[in-house]
Amino acid sequence: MTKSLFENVSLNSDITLSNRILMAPLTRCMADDDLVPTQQMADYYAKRADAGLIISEATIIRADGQGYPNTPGIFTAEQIQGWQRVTHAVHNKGGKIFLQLWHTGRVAHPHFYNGDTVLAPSALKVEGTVPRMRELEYITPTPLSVCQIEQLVKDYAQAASNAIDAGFDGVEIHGANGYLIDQFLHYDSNHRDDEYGGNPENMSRFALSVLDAVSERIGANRTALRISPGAYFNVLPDARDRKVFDYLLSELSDRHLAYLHIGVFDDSLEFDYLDGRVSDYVRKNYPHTLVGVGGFSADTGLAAINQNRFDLLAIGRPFIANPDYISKVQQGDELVSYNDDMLKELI
Ligand code: FNR
Ligand code: 8K6
Repeated sequence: MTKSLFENVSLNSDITLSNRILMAPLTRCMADDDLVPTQQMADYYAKRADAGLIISEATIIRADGQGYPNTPGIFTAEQIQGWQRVTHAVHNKGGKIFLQLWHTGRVAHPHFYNGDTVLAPSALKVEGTVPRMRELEYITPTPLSVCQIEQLVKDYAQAASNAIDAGFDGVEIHGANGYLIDQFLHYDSNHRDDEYGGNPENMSRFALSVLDAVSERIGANRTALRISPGAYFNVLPDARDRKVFDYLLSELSDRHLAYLHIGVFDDSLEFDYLDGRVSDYVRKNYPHTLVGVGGFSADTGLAAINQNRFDLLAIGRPFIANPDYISKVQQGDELVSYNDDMLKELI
């Protein structure tokens, strides 16, 4: 049967979406200096409440996870209250919203948290400088001890619980785009020789431990995950990564997540070691609800859904440019094109 973008989709017994379009997580760097979401952010999200599901901008689980200015947090009482403003505004307009849980790992910078170390799987630094703050060069991280890894798992679970207290409908764990969880999943950033490195099972252990701890705390129905099997940002590809993701996906297949979301900027990119597009690789190896993303319009996304390439469509940049993206698509109105200058303010 032909699928439509504008029909209800049930993710599980707890969550039904009013359409198949998700607002992709989009970092906007607009929280206040205590990393508390503002009223302006609440207005911005509320304008997009007619998405089937909003995924919030990536939100740090603790201070040393910060790698960009003014990215929101979910670890202080003020931050939880700030997010309550956002979730109320979205719910008042009939929307649903998940929080994206984030730690940047080696992409963090001590400048943001008055620290002196950056924590990551291995002492392998990312080349370059913080975007738009070119004076801040990335530093060589300190490898996490097993004890510190166990603490991080607890901190993710606590952050998920804080998100539920803040009124979110669920959380998406950011396991993509070369940040902390993804750093464990790629050979370029993980040279460990303990139980968190060296082979697919060990390299997947941190991601699965976080996932299991979060699911246990707030329920698997309210827990989602974003992953980047194709390395394209903050990590370099390595053909050996394929086996890591083969293993991870087989493990994920037995867990009942709300959905699995691909982390990619452009889904037409092909990776030799995945035999093509990331979405096609994940579809072959994961049997449950899959969210596609990366360079789609509503039309091309719907075509992909009807080719059974994925089930739900996440839209990023067009949602920045068009707060009324959903109604414009529904009515066939022309969309405003995105450009990077639009990142300077929330509309
Ligand atoms: C992003 N993206 C992103 N991804 C993520 O997982 N967490 C985030 O916080 C962000 N932040 C972010 C900010 C900005 C300004 C851009 C442009 C992108 C990636 C985003 O979710 C999406 O995958 C890409 O934008 C590709 O989708 P579109 O834009 O082609 O629909
Ligand atoms: C005002 C400061 C802005 C800082 C921007 C941080 C945005 C982080 C979001 C990352 C977006 C992903 C871009 C991926 C590009 C890869 C191209 C191959």
